[in-house]
Amino acid sequence: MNEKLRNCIEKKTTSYTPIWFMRQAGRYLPEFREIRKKNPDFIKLCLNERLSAEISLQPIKRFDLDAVIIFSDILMIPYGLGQKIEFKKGIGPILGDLNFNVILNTKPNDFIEKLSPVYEAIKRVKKEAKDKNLIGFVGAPWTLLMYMLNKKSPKNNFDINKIIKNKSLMRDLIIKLEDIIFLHTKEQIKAGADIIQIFDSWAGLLPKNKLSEYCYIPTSKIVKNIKSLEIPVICFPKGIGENYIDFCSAVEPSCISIDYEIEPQWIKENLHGTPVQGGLDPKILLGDREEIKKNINKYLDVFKDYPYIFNLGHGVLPETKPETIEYVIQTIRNKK
Ligand code: 1CP
Repeated sequence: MNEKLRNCIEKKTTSYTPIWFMRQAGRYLPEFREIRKKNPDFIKLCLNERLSAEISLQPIKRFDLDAVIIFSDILMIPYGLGQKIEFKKGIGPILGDLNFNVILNTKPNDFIEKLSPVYEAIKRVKKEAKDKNLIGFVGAPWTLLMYMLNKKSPKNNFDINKIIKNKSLMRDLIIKLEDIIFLHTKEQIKAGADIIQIFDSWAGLLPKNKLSEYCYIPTSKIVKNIKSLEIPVICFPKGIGENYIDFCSAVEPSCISIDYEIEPQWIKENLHGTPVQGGLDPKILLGDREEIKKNINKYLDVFKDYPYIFNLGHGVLPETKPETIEYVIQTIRNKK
C-alpha cells in the first residue's frame, strides 16, 4: 500500500513529496469529456457507480500520482437532502427551491440509500487502486449552505445579508448539515476512503466577524468526528487570507490546503507545524514551462524540510493540457 500521502500528514515525513491535483478527475481530460458527452445528466453520471469509478481511475492510468480522489460532487449532499439540482452548460449548477421541512426531516438511512452508488463506486476504486491513498470528500457547511440558499454559483453577484437573514433557520440548517456531512464522510470511509478533504470553496465570501460562526465552529465539529475514526482530514477554506492561521487554531485540521493568494513562506512561519498542501496558481499551468518550473520550485524550496503535499491552489482548469500535468509531475520527481 502506498501510504505516502498519509505518512506525510500523520508522520510528517519530508523525504518524499506526495502529489495529487484537485479536480484531477474531470474536465481537462479528453477521456472524461468523451464519457461526459454521452451522459448529459451530471447527477446521474455521479450516481453511475461503474462510470464514476472509471473516471476516478482515469488520472492514475496516465500519471504517477499518489492518490485517487473519487469522482463525485459536493452538491450530492443537497441532492441527497431532496433539493433539485441541474448542471447547465456554461453556467454551472442551478438548484431548485429549498423545502426546509423535507431537508430537516431527511432520515440518515434514506440519505445513505439515495447516495449508495457513490459508496459502491468507492468500493470499486479501492479494489482497482490498492497501491494509492483514496480521498473521499465533502463540501463544508458554509459552502453547501451558500449553494442551497443562493441556488447558483455566487461568482457573478452575491449578497451575504440575503443569505443569512433568517438566523434561527440558519442554525437549524447548519446543525442538519453538520450531521449529514459527517454521515456522508463516514459512509465514504466505510467504503474505503482513507483520507477526507473538506472543500470550503466559498469561505472567502464571509466577512471576518462571521468566520467563526459559519466556518470554524461547524467545520471543527466535523473534523473532530472524522479524526475520531482515525482518518486524517485535509481542510481547504479558500480565500480567507491571513485568517488561515486562526482557522488552523480553531479547527485543528490534520493538513491545511492553501490557495494561491497565500505567500507560502508566510504560512510556513505562522503555522506551527500543521502539514501543508497545494498553493500553486492553476493559471500558471496555462503558461510556458520555464515559468511553471520556477513556480513549482518556489513551493518545493519553501517547504523543503516541512511536511508538504504538492497540489494546486484550486482545481485544475479545464483548459490545462494533460501534457502539462505530466511535466509538473516529472519536474517534482526529478528535483534533487
Ligand atoms: O462536465 C461538467 O460540466 C461537470 C464539471 C464538474 C466536475 C468534473 C462538476 C460540476 N463537478 C465535477 C467533479 C468534482 N467536483 C470533483 C471530483 C473530481 C476531482 O476533484 O478530481 C470534486 C472534488 C468536486 C468538488 C466541487 N464541486 C467543488 C469544490 C472544489 C472547487 O472547485 O472549489 C465545488 C465548488 C463544486 C461545485 C461545482 N460542481 C460543478 C461545478 C461547475 C461547480 C462549481 C460551480 C461554481 O462555480 O460555483
